[in-house]
Amino acid sequence: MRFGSCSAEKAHNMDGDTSTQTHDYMLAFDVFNGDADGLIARHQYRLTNPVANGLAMITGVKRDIELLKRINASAEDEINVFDVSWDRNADAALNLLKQGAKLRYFDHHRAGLLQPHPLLESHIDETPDVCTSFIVDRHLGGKWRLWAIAGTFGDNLQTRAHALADQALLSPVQKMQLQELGECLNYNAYGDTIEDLHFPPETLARRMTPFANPFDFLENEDIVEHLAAGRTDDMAHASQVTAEHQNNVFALYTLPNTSWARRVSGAFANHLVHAYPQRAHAVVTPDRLGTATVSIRAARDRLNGASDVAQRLGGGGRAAAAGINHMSITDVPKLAMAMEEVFGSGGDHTAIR
Ligand SMILES: [Mn+2]
Repeated sequence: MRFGSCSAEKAHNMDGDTSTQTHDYMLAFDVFNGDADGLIARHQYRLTNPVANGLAMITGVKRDIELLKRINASAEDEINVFDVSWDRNADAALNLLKQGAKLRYFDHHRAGLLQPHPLLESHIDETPDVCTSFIVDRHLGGKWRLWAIAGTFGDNLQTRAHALADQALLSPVQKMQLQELGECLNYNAYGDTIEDLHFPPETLARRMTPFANPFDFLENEDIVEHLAAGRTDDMAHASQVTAEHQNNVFALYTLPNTSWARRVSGAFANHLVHAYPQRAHAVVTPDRLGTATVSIRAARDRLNGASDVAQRLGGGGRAAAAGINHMSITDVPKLAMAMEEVFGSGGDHTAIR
């Protein structure tokens, strides 16, 4: 994939200094997760290191993680990566380095396969309360801190986000605005494909570009209002859906085959966990391939078993929250049985439909 000539563009060397020498053959790529953390990490980097034109963006829905394999680079190309796991991209990354491209990598996901390379500049920190927006903030000396706070809220690192906001002496209202910004950008990334999203992440990245201050973005762009309304709407749709199986132990919901369902299924599952803390939940959401994505949540009061259920049907995850991709719709009864067996046999089971 080539994106045209970038001869007029500034080249950046690997220690962050800029030079204006031109490379006829050089292309710049920004590769980033389409969620709040990916968008805001990249945005901060580009506020300090702007490019006039010729930048290619490689991004997608939140679950599109293997982004580096979409690039075909040549020597001297510059590739910046934000908020996607090294391990999930290691083969493609090594290929690009072999082709002579320079890789600058900011991330907080698993990087067990990471090896030093002369063309690789890595800023990877797997500490649990660190996200990529925070890593870039640290790298840039806190220059765009207000954006970093929104990104940290967006990645749901509440404690860190509140600490940064207090340190920046934000009022409670300002804090709430940045939290809303982060959470709305994050909500936008959920879906099966770009068609499910309110805004393609690349559009958001471009519309954020002029704004060094997120409060100016909020004042001049209606993106967050639009997303907040969309989220409320999606959740209202989901709350109309009745459980397909329900007893004291678990409830299983099958959402309709719609974009709103694919956007809101994870948030809906989390809502159920808090609304009914004593029971486990499964939310089945049809995908665009005719199969289904399943979100499994253990009862909040017990917090185990979710990954056991997922594994029985080819999925995986953590004890409290797990999932299955591409489950056959005809496996819903098997899923209900696994929920029953793993989460306990107590209670009278009623199949509502
Ligand atoms: Mn992240």
